[in-house]
Amino acid sequence: MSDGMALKIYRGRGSPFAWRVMACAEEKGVLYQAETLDASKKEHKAPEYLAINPRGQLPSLVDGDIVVCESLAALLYLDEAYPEHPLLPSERKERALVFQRSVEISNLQDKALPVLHLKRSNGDPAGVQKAIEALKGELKLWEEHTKHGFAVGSKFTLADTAVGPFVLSLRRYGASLKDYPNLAKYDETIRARPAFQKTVPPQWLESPDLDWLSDV
Ligand SMILES: N[C@@H](CCC(=O)N[C@@H](CS)C(=O)NCC(=O)O)C(=O)O
Repeated sequence: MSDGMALKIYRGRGSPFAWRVMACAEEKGVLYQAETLDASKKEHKAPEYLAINPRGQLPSLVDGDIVVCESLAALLYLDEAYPEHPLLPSERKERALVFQRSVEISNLQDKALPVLHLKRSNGDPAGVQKAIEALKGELKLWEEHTKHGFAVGSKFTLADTAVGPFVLSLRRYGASLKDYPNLAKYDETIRARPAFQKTVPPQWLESPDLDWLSDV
């Protein structure tokens, strides 16, 4: 954990949660220093890091003497502390939806994780199928949410920094998205943004994509 630039973002090597925060800083043009911790070496459970984030989770944002744990809190902090290039819309109704979508995306992970766990452990086929159906139901909701191009409407907002990494994770885990054209287009739009390209989790670049979500 080196010194240097005031703003530091601690990330894991494969973490979509940390990707949110780094992509947000990049989108806003905020300079930061990335500190990459290797979870396989338990670097996120080392005393120096636990002093920053007592849960030993990644990411954490450290801005001088301000520490922000929790990725969504870090996104809101960045947009408020660095008001140039705001990512929250000024209109209240739209802002409300940005807050909603940013939180709502946790449902996608909640529905995807059981499929991944069951596939990884060769779970019973009926259980796998039930988990896949639940994930498909969730994807249908996001297919509707992204119909105007972004997570909220037709412009990039803070919600896309929260949602994007989790939608991009679907293809990483083998989902074709062929039955979800809006979501597939959304994936391509977000994937093409320099802020996201520049901050892809290093593990994704080093290892091949997986096929656990190939049935969705
Ligand atoms: N709610 C947290 C979740 C962060 C999280 O689960 N990070 C994972 C890495 S993807 C982690 O640090 N896991 C290690 C652990 O929980 O011990 C956030 O949004 O920042």
